Amino acid sequence: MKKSHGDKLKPSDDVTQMSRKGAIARSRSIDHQLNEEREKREKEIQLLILGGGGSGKTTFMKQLRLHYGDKFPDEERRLWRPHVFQNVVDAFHRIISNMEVLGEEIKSDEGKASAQELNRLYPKMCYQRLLALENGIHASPKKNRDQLLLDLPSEVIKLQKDPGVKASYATRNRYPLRLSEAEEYFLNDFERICAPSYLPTIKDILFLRKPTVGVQEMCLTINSLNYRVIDVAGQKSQRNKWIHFFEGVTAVIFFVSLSGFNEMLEEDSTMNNLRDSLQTFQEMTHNQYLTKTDVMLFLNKHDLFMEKMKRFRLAETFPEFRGHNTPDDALGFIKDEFYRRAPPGKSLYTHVSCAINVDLMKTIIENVLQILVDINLRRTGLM
Ligand SMILES: Nc1nc2c(ncn2[C@@H]2O[C@H](COP(=O)(O)OP(=O)(O)OP(=O)(O)O)[C@@H](O)[C@H]2O)c(=O)[nH]1
Ligand SMILES: [Mg+2]
Repeated sequence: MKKSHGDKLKPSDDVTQMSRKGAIARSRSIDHQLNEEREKREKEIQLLILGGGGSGKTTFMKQLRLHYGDKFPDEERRLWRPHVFQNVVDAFHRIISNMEVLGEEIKSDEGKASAQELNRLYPKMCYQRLLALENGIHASPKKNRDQLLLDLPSEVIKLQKDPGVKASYATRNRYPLRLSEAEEYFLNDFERICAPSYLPTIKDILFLRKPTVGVQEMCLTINSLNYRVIDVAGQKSQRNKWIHFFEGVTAVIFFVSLSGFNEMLEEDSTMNNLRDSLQTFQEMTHNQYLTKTDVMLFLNKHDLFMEKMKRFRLAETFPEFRGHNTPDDALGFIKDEFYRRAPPGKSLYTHVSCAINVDLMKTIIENVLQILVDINLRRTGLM
């Protein structure tokens, strides 16, 4: 049949029709992509790790990598060298500060000159400096590379030989500024770290202290399930970023440093570490986005807690504790304090952990994965 004039397709109609078809195809493809994304997200288990600075979140991530990830190949371990050296430098800064407070002297001229050079060339790694350095990675890679400690500074080696420093370090229990666990650990193994061929071991990497800046994500596939694990920075100034990760998470792990019961926060010397944890836990569990989210409470640094309970009384910093000063009573009290801050009926799982212990963490992580699988089945309605 002959087409009427009005039905005739003009070139412009052709184009319109084609672009309409194109638009429909594009829209379908976007829908398809969105559906795939949604399905992927539904299959993905998201685990958010929260907790105060230094409570053990990143160490837990390292254990995940060790048991289910790439296990830190040699070339990766090499990259941890500068961070180990920074921990050693920080330890010497702390020793020198303590000596100054206690009125003790660096004996040799070489030692005195080294202390000055250390201050000038290799400043102590504070959080502000770390933030600036990490930001520098994006702005200028060269600047960052130059600031990395590729070798252990010779000043540290000279200081270590000074008789005054040696004597002071040998009686360091009196130090008003205590060395961190990582610093103690690396100084105990000083000779090994000084070797030019030094390659950090897994244990070194677990002990290392490098505060997280920003957010780190790790994706893992275990038993054909995809996991996205999100590790955030725990210092107070960084916690306002946590909320961006709340929506859609399968579960939260909340890390607590048990040994913090008589410590102040690194970033706020007026706030007790454990009290801060309790308060943060209360706020987090009451957050509107997490009302239905299961929470795993990790009472971490159990090894340090056990040691401390021999020397300190919990009631000194927590007068409301009326039990005997035994690890069991103290642990029971701390756990109850957390539980009573969560909303009634909240699903809570508790693990008492030591994040640097490889064997223990293997078992704990297996347990966590099982809990996550169960939560995921429940959430996707299969259980
Ligand atoms: N002795 C002992 N040390 C631990 C334990 N857990 C973590 N550490 C050490 O504590 C330090 C801090 O641990 P991180 O995992 O970096 O702490 P974090 O929670 O990630 O801290 P931010 O990144 O600042 O939020 C590191 O030097 C770890 O080796 C533990 O259970 N026992
Ligand atoms: Mg961290």
